[in-house]
Amino acid sequence: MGSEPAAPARRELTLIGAGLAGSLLAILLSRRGWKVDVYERRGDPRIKGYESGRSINLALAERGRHALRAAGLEDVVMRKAVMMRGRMVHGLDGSVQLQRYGRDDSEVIWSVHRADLNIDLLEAAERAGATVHFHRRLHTVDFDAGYARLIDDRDDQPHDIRFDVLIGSDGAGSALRGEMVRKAGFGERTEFLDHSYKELTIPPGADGGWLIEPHALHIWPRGRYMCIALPNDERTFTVTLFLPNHAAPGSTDPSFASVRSGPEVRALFERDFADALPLIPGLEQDWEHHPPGLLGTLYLDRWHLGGRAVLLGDAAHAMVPFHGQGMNCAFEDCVALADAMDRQPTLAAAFAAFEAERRPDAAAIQAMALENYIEMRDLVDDPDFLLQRELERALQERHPRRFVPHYTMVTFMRIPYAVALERSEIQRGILVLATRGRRDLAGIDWETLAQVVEARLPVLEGAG
Ligand code: FAD
Ligand code: 8RB
Repeated sequence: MGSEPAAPARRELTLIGAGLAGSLLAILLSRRGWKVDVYERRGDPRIKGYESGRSINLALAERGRHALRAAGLEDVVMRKAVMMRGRMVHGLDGSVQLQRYGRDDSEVIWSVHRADLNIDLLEAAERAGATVHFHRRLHTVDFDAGYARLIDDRDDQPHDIRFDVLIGSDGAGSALRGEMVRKAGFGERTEFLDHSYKELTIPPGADGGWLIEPHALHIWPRGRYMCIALPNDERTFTVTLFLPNHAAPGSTDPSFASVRSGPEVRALFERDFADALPLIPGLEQDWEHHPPGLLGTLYLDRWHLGGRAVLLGDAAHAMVPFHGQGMNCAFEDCVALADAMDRQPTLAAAFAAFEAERRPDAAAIQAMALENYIEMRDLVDDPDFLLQRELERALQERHPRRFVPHYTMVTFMRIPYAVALERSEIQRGILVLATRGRRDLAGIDWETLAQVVEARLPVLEGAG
């Protein structure tokens, strides 16, 4: 590891990646007086069409909104966001049922357009004084000498820069992480899920409006696999189908190995997603032209190299998508890192404090995201599960400061994810035990439950 330069002498930071975390962090740090340079592999999204031009949307929740608020961008982003009140569960028979996420419209999530959001963040970063260098892909780093090599992928030309400090916001495939791991190990491991995903589109209807209920996150739960759809403000929906890569031995379940051609995907939709089929005119083309996306969880033992380099967002802790928290967590990281840099006397101390604070929380949301796949694909139409949800609501009403539903703690609050996980596990134990063998809440012993809740769940600050 290189020597630690004294903090006051250097106020220059080099960020790698101008995606969601990099551009937000550039705003926060520029405002604090740092000279920030951001190097981004891709071209400027304001000039050329952004990526494939398809609209990809993300669910924004309270943690992400809070970070946008800190950057002064909440209003701009929320103006284009589409409210999602709950899960719209689509049964095999075409029935639909809305399961609310919260108690009322103050507890909802918001669908935002990734490209628009990234552009809003980039513009604010430049206004705050940051310089964004496009077409600069990090290739290699000499941490001791303080040199990095970047490549312009248009002509393969190298560009070498000097740096004091590198901050890695270059996403799940982070090149900076690769260089840090090459130098120092870090115990990197990725656990791939045996499932992948494919994106499809529902266009606007003939009248230019949404073809299905816009104010919901749609789920077609099918046991070992599922489809979801999120609304876009231009009246389309982005549909994501999650399927196993291979069927379990002896099973006739669909998988990416068995569903390959246009006719095969049509047959799958006719059988399992019949109400969605007529809404997706480009089904076969979308299927054949886009490869399935991989899903996995990335674990690292360390996130920083002294005061020389630090990772955040997907570069540090990529997760599976099933809690819709990847961006929300990455944004929360940005605020935590900027705060640690305010508080600590050196960057080495700030990076260490950031890592100590956030690594347990990242591990917690990674675990909860894996669990939520089972809930979404298999449990949302299960009577035992629905009874547990009903009891969860009833206990929240009786003990609003102690018994806070799992989804609420993750999505509508900013308590550490690790605290949410710990309390959720206690609560689940109570819910499972109290509903075992029951078909409804009649006959529940509320007195005993109240004693258990008071004994096992201390008052949660900010709840109620
Ligand atoms: P990114 O946003 O991926 O940014 C990384 C940036 O670094 C990119 O601009 C990339 O071009 C650049 N880069 C990469 N390599 C280099 C290099 N070598 N040199 C220079 N630049 C480089 N999260 C949610 O909270 N809610 C959701 O609903 C949700 N939906 C999602 C849907 C999809 C289809 C996907 C793929 C993800 C979704 N996520 C969601 C997760 C979310 O997108 C990520 O967690 C979030 O973008 C992480 O931010 P980041 O800045 O760490 O990485
Ligand atoms: N990455 C989401 C939730 C939780 C919904 C619930 C789930 C697609 C890739 Cl799968 C998923 C959620 O519990 O009812 N909130 O937000 C977003 C989700 O998927 C996004 C669109 C996604 N993320 C690679 C694909």
